[in-house]
Amino acid sequence: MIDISDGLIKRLKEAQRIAALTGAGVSAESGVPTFRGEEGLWKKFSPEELANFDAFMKNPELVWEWYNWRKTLMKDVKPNPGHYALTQLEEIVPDMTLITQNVDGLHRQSGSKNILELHGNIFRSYCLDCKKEYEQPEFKDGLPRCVCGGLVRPDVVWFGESLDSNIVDNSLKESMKSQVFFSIGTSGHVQPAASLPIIAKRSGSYVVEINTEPTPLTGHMDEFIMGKSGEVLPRIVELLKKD
Ligand code: BV8
Ligand code: ZN
Repeated sequence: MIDISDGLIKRLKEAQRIAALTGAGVSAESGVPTFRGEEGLWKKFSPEELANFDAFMKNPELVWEWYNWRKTLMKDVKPNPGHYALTQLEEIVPDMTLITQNVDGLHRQSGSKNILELHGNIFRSYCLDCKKEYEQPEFKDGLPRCVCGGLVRPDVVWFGESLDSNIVDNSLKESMKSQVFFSIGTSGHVQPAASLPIIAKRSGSYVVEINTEPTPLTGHMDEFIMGKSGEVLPRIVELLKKD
């Protein structure tokens, strides 16, 4: 049985505002491979090698091949109990902000509303030249072209690219104002996302990490719950619903 502290449930019952940072681990039980897990997203390449603008300009076909492979894979996957538990948490707690590094759109699919997509969304693309947005870009000779002739790219934040400043500002604000902050299914490698739990902690939030293994963030947390998010989160919601 997953052991959830009474202290955490008490804090959640009293909390007005909570925030959660999610990473690829939350989608793992939906069958979406994580980035740095042993199965890796694509053995031959590291995400850092493919998810960057230079790699794209040097070999757009290869980078699009990677994203198309991930898109087809993600088309069939469904949210898992962890996603649904976060959606229920949003219904129970007066104010909840879901800050995700994931680009798979599964939090929206499970019904969560107040979502900040730090790293964009793989199902959105846009033209490098005129910024026109595309859901399904037209591929010609292996590459998606805009009506203006420009090259179309996935609407995700690549390494070395800055995140949307409004999204970053809102993420910071909500992290600092939260009474309870969850860091769920993230290896805590990627900045600036990985700083949010630390900033929340420094602002007085009770910070809880849920992961199948310790991470560089674990030492900074008030509580570390070892386990799968698809099992731990439903258990937290179940205890929260108990009067
Ligand atoms: C920026 C979108 C600057 C694309 C992604 C040092 C050297 C070089 C660069 C840097 C550096 N220090 C900081 C940087 C910058 C860099 C960075 O952080 N690099 C790291 C790797 C060192 N950051 C950036 O470049 C960012 N931009 O800093 O801009 C700037 C500033 C101003 C002006 C101009 C520029 C942009 C970062 C965004 C990169 N884009 N993705 C795409 O997805 O294709 S990041 C990518 O990694 C994904 O978004 C992913 O979400 C994210 C983080 O990975 P995780 O989600 O944590 O996934 P991971 O596989 O790592 O871990 C999974 C975890 O789940 C594990 O802990 C596992 O144990 C756990 N788990 C598994 N199963 C479960 C589970 N937990 C619970 N339950 C389970 N069932
Ligand atoms: Zn265009």
